[in-house]
Amino acid sequence: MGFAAAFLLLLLAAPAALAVQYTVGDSAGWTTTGDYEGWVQGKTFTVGDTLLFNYGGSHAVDVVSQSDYDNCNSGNALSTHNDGNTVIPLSSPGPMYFICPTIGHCAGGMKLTVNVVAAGSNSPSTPSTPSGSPTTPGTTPSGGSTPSPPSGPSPRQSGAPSIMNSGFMLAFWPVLGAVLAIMS
Ligand SMILES: [Cu+2]
Repeated sequence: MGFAAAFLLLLLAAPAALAVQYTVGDSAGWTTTGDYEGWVQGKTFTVGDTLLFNYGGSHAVDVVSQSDYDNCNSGNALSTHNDGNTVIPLSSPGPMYFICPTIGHCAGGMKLTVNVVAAGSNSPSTPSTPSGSPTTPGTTPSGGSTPSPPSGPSPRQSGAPSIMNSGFMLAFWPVLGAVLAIMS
């Protein structure tokens, strides 16, 4: 029982290792005093990861082009966020540019650029999860009913994280069924 529970927890925690959420500026958040050039050092941002911006009401997050990043111009923002707790998915490879549109903040250094790499590419260093406590599953599997495995081969070798996740889920249910069979 203990082994099975630990095994299930391991399985449930595994997808979290595939995608990383980076808190911009770590505990200090998105502020006028952050060093965001320094913050990106040593981090590898991969397609499927997310950025979390935490900030107060005097700030916002604009996703901008490179030239608007260089010029601190928020007039053509690709998207604007001001909810104070913004999650930006890194959905495609290449550079992404963020500035705070409040007057003077970007010029004062409140700007961030990250280079997003494709999920399948070989990166020299593997990023460690910043503050990673695995989420506890909210529901326990109901005893008795064994889910039937879905048909079709699982695309194990694909590079896209979403497909990797679905491949993982395809593999997950038969394993769960086997564990439930052992426990019963
Ligand atoms: Cu600001």
